[in-house]
Amino acid sequence: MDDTRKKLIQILLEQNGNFISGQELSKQLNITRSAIWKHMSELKKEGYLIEGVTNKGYRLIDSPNNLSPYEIKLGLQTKWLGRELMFFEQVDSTQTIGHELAHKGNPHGTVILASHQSNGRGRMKRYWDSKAGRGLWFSTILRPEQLEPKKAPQLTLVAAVAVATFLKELNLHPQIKWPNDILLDGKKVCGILTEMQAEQDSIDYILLGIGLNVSHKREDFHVSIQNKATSLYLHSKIRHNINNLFQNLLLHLEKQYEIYMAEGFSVIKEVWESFALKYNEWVKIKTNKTFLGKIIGIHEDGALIVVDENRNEHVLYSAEIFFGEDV
Ligand code: BT5
Repeated sequence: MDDTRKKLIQILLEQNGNFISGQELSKQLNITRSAIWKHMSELKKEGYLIEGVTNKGYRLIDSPNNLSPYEIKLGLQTKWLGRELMFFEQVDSTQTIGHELAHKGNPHGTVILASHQSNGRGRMKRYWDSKAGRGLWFSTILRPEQLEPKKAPQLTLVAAVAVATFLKELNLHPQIKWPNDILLDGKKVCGILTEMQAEQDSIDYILLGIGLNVSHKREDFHVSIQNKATSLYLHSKIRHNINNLFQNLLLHLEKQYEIYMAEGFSVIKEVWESFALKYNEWVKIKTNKTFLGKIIGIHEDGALIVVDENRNEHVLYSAEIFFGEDV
């Protein structure tokens, strides 16, 4: 989109639905009124709903529900998270771009957001279905000072708490499946991938990747996950403004990160446990072997504590949990 048009949207958005005269617009943009009219026609073609009334001017009634870095930046209330925002229509994975930028020295709080990922990834090289315009696919560069590398997995749980509290504010009832799945009614709506670059005793950076399904219909998901994935729209039939969602999600992430840094993991752990799925129920747990176990808690370092059928306790740093249809 050309720069004048971006500026025009920005000015219209700043009016909060009120009119602004063509004369004022041409003054602020330093272009003729007929040029303004042409830009307005182009914006309408892009899906912006703009009303033009003689003697009053123009006002923005609705925006297309597309990711727009300009709209995001305009209403962003975070202090540091996403203040440096890189937006791409299409990437292979925001994690790949994130690693490149982090290596080049991009600062703490940089966010890389994409409308479409052609090669979105989950843990252990699993794929992440990232259909264009359907979700929030983003990675955040974090450079936590004085965090020991062994504590980095806790950040996955910090992010899970942020997403869960954010969804709760939308009147939903999210549950967290250790370590990184956020579920609505037993279906996965969000996944979190934490990757780290560290020396023995210091973290260079952490790349926190989050994928949140927003507006998928069932058939938008790959057939292999249609029964186990959901989106905010599919779950609640509400069409959220995707840019507002993103602003709020970043705000929650920043807040939980700051709580974690200031107060430590115990506060996060408590909230995490309040959202935890299948506590004290028998589930199938897969590590290097598969066994039945009950989840009884989270260890101080973020690991999962389970007991098996012989009442032996296990502290697991990496595991898969299966229940319901998966068992
Ligand atoms: C995750 O992995 O859940 C982490 C997903 C992280 C995605 C974000 S998007 C932005 C950033 N850039 C990336 O390239 N990645 C991050 P895991 O726990 O391994 O779960 C992967 C499994 O979830 C797959 O094997 C599928 O079964 C399922 N899955 C794939 N896409 C899904 C989707 N969109 N919604 C729900 N489930 C999905």
